[in-house]
Amino acid sequence: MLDNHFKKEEFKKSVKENVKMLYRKTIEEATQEQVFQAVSLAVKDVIIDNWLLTQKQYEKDDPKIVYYLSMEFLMGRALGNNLINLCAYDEVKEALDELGFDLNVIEDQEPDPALGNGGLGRLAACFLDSLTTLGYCAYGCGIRYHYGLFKQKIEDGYQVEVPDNWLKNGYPFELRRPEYAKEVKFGGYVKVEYDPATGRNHFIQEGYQSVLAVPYDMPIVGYNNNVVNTLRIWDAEAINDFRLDLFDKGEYHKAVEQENLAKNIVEVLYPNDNHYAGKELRLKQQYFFISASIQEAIEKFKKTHSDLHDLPKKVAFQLNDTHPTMTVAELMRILVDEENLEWEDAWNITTQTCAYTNHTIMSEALEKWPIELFSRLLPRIYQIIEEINRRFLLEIQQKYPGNQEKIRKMAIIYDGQVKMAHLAIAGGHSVNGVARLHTEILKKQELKDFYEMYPDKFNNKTNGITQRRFLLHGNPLLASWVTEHIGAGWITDLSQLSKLKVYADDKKAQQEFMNIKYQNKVRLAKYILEHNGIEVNPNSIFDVQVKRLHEYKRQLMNILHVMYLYNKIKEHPEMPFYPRTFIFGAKAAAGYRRAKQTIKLINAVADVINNDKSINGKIKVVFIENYRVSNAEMIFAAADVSEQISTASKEASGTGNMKFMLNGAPTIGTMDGANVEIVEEVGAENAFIFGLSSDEVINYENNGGYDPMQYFNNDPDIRNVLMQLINGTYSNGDFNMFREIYDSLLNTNSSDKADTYFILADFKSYAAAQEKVEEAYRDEERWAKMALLNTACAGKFTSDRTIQQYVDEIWHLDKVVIGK
Ligand code: 26W
Repeated sequence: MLDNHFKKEEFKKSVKENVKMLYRKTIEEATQEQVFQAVSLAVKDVIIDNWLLTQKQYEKDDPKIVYYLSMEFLMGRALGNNLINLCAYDEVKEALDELGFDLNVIEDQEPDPALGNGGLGRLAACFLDSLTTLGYCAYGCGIRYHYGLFKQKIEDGYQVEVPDNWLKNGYPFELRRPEYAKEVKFGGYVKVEYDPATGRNHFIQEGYQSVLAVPYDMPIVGYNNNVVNTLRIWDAEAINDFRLDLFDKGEYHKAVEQENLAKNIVEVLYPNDNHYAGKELRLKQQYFFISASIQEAIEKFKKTHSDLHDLPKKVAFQLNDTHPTMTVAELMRILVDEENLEWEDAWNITTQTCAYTNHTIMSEALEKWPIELFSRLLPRIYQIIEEINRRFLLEIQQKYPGNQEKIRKMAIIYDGQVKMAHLAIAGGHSVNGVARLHTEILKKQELKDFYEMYPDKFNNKTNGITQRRFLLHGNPLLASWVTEHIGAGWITDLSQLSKLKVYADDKKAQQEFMNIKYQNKVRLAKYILEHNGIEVNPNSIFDVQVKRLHEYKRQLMNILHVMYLYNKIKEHPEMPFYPRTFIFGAKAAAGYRRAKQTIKLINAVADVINNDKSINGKIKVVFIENYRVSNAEMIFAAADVSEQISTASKEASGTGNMKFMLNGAPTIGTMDGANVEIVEEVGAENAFIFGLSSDEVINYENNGGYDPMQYFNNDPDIRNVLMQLINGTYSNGDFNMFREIYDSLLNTNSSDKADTYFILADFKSYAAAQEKVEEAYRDEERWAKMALLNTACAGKFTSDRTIQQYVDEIWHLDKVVIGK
């Protein structure tokens, strides 16, 4: 193994040099931001050596490569994580101390690269960490959005979106690679030319506009193994800034258009999570990064291989949801149009190379592009999809002769739309869900027909998270405690956490464990005071729900339950009540009305309850502004209770649930997504499960829904809470502020279904589970044991395990060792 440990004195010297070189200042004169840049540069220097070594090793070994294709990579800050994975965190902290700087403050200077929305984007980031730590050759391929996910400000209780200009000061961990630029073509028409020599038609795109895709590489540092992989994100530039030839021909307009296309395409990440909007620019983004990535992958393959039939032996393309499904058609285009392969050959290569991961069953998330838009923007790609569809329908007809129903349900092009999920399934060899229950629902419900036709393609890969970021970096106190008890093996083999089980009944261990939790709560309380101006009691139960705001995730049920508890305390001031702090963090998609109203409701309830002296601070409600990867790490570490309360069947997996568990917070939740497997690992007695099962929910849905009115009529507690939405209790007398939320639950004046997410149906069993939480928490020993066991049983949920399963069952990659 190479020695990449930092020599403290050398490192200090290099930081000082960098400050001088970059800013012509001495270190004493430098700002924290300038020191951040200087430190990052010094760290990048070390990383680049390993990056080059890794490249050399790959050239020597020629391992199979996986390209993880994703519209989103929610990386979070790099500096701290890189230091952790270089095993240099403590040394650098010390070095900076001696220079008079605090590493934590320096880390806080880094913008939080938010090139993703939520679960899907963060999963991609965890996967890159695991792929690299396990020593596999992998590229992340994505888009270099100039603006990441918006920053959230709360004004008067409402969410306000502020642009995230993360590149403003320059990002030290990226490297522009103009030598790998690719041309990507849009629009125009397809000319067909017959070549008598080969007897084949040639398809030539003409009259198009094009942009130059220029890659920026970010290093992905493996843990303590000298491996450095690459996240390659594509920026767009005008092909030759201004097309003078067009200008001369009087086509001024066209020249400007080409310039604008480049400007617009990578401007901003779409802030929708789980909701398809059908925007033309989004389709452009998809083809833009896929065309560039696939061109690059094929070019690289051809440098060392002569026969494209070997592609599946050397290359795997993993499609992160349907957003990169264009891969199937673009690969066909390159193989057939540019490499002159026969269609059947090209199709075999494509299907053996591509694989698709499904991340949601929410029907509003399905990507279905209008033919008109698709064929206008991507005329050749559309022709190829037509041909794929034609052959696919023949296959269906062969299997189910005369069955028009199958064609209607399974066709790739139907009803004037291109259905991306159908293309992804037909065009690959693997379809996977992200938790056992989710995969079963795909097989039995959403993708039933496809499962029936291709049972062997379907498989499960339960999600995971990286313990390097979410324990070692995010919770240093607990990480050290774990290492003291079971050694450091867990950092790369999380199953070793099970060795902690022997401490579950050990009084001293319990006390230490809860003491660490307390210190982390103090750290979060300080953050909340600084950012929200709210004082919270670290001795209260920290009950946390942090995730994107979506109706199916039911933040609304959580806050309605808070309103219910508050009513109870007001009615019975003497009743025993253990103080609780309800903590929320969530961004709502900018155009999602009901989600934004829910944020307002949470803040309105917080306002009333936090200022009611009569309840002696028994309840506090906090909405943490701008929830993102960097503050998430601190929040997970401080949580006592993990809220995972989605309507059963709707949350494909969840990954926040795993981060809480790892940090010793028991789950209150439904039997949904990966919660099922969490309970299986930790035992039902160490979680608080409630609510309808996924089968029950699906049953109701298949039979026309249910009637929330019966709960309203029969349950005075529920009725009370709902009435408070429309009687001004939380809106200074404004009866209309929360009327839409009220209507969504009871449907008093519309023909829409009411309470689509079964909030009233689950409300009382949720309240009962919450009572059990309080009861358990009062018993200090019992709680400490539960919390400790949650950490001890979290081994399964590392993304290292998930990635190894992808490698064994889908990608079949070769392991690489540096310096062998
Ligand atoms: C086209 C708009 C759009 C944008 C994003 C549709 C769908 C998405 C994502 C697939 C939504 C998403 O992030 N899904 C989440 O994926 C996580 C990782 O697998 C799961 O843990 C979450 O349960 C799932 O909601």
